[in-house]
Amino acid sequence: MKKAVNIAITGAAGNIGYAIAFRIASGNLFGPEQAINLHLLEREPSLPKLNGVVMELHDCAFPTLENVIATSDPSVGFGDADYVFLIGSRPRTQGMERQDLLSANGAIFKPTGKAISDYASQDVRVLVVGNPANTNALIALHNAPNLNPNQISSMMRLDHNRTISMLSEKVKQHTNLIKNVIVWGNHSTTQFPDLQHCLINQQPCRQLIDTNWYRDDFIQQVQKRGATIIEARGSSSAASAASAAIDHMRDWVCGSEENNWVSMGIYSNGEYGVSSDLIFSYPTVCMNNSFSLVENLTLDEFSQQMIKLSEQELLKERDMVKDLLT
Ligand code: NAX
Repeated sequence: MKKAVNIAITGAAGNIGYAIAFRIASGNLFGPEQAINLHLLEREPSLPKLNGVVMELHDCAFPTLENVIATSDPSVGFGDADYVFLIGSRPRTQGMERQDLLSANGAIFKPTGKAISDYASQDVRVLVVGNPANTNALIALHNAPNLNPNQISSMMRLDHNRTISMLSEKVKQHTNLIKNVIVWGNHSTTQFPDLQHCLINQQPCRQLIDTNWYRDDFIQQVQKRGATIIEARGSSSAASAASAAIDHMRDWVCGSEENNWVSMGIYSNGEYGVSSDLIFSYPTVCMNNSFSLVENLTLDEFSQQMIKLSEQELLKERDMVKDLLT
């Protein structure tokens, strides 16, 4: 067994936290040879519930699980963390405006960024899942002076996986045969699931699907998939979100599939004409604990317009939290 790594999860007693903790503890993230210490973080009032999660984790007797800490203290939870999943966030409640939601979460992600910077391992990798994920990630990054932008990303993998699965259903081909899907932009209804470069069983996807269906139907279905799931389940995606978070972190650390791309919310330096200093979803490939952006793709006018829309939304979000960006 390899020396244990420390994995911090915030919001660990919540829906996604409950789904992800067991999968990580059982070796789903880094395999059966990697020992795991879990650092589970929650708000103080949720600690009794979190203790129940800890008891269940122990009761699984996972061979890969070494230690579990349950805490509301960021210096303990993020202490020497090698990998961090920022899932805990303030949900939108009735009557709450987007500005209120952004401010409430900013109040969480500003101190969180600072605490990670102060206490986590120097080489930490941070994945932001809690919404609004892209802007939360930007706030955390701005408040984490010891981290470079390549150490923080936001989760777009659920949107990426949804795009693949919904396309697979339409074209009646297994998800394994679908490559080079991209979801650009924000994790919101302005996200742009782009099939322009997608291959299905090595054939260009565009030759296999109807453009009107793609533009007028498919894109909206992907954008609204989260709401459709809430309608059906009565609560938001949890197991699929946990699964996507594992996919994202595993690929980032262990490398993504050859000849395929993954969508990640990463720090923009102005690539593809997107404003810099945003956390924006781009196509990436991952290798050796790092990612690189897929460059020089040709984008048609439709794609450029869709990307602009999502960029505009992220610029507005950034403007609403400008006081939290140091
Ligand atoms: P839950 O409300 O079930 O759980 C959130 C948990 O976070 C709660 O237990 C709460 O006590 C805790 N928490 C809040 N503030 C905290 C803090 N400062 N430190 C530690 N814990 C804290 O929500 P859940 O369904 O688990 O969703 C979590 C977040 O993921 C939400 O913001 C949700 O919108 C977001 N999602 C993001 C997705 C993405 O693709 N980026 C998809 C799924 C999900 O909607």
